[in-house]
Amino acid sequence: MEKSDGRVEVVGYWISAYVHRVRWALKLKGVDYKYTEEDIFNKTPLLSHLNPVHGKVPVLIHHGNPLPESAVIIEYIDDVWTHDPLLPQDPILRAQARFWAKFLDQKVITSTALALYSEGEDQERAVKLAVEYLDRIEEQLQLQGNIFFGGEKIGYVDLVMGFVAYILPVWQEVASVNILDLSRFPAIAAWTVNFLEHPVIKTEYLPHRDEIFSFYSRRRQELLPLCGSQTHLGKKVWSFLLS
Ligand SMILES: N[C@@H](CCC(=O)N[C@@H](CS)C(=O)NCC(=O)O)C(=O)O
Repeated sequence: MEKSDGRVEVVGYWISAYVHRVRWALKLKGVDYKYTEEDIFNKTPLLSHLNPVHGKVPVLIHHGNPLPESAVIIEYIDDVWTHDPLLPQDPILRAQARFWAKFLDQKVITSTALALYSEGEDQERAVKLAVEYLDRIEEQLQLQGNIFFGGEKIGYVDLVMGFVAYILPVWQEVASVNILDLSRFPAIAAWTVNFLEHPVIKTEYLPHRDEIFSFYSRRRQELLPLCGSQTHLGKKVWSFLLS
């Protein structure tokens, strides 16, 4: 187990699920690291220096090298600390894990976020899509018949899917929608319990449900006018989602 020597640092934001997945990966590997909070609504010049392309968190810094993009970071962590692998070793299973991680990031997160930041017909459309995308995840979990996507242990896809366990249920409440219907998604429901009960996830920092609720209630008010399907941003997001 690597002890803290200042060589590993995560720059993050307290409520970001992208940040949490990186912190979980490091904790699963037993890697100590320094955590630095960045206010993404009032960014320091440090963040543009570390992630000049997107200016987003998380950024992992290892031996002074900054690395952005949570999925890329988790793969890097798995390459550097090779014990307790997060990705499967078999090339086809590795490729499939990458496929599902990308599907979660591009389709499931985008459609559920649209359901949060929209209303009326747009919201109905987003909910319908989100449910259809989650059907695919449900099928996979049922097909694989394991506790986690990664088998008996939490793996790469589980970390990427983490937001489904603790943020999506709160988004539903904030937006008054029902996406995670437990009778439709029994395998996702079981996965959620197993995920949140895992000793590493259970003991890692997660914001309280009330904090998540008030943060996203505020964000919903701010973003509702921007995300409608006829707005500039809305058109871009919808075309990305449907591509
Ligand atoms: N694709 C990125 C997404 C990261 C992301 O969206 N981070 C948000 C916080 S949840 C952020 O830094 N937002 C600041 C901004 O967009 O300016 C990843 O997987 O790391």
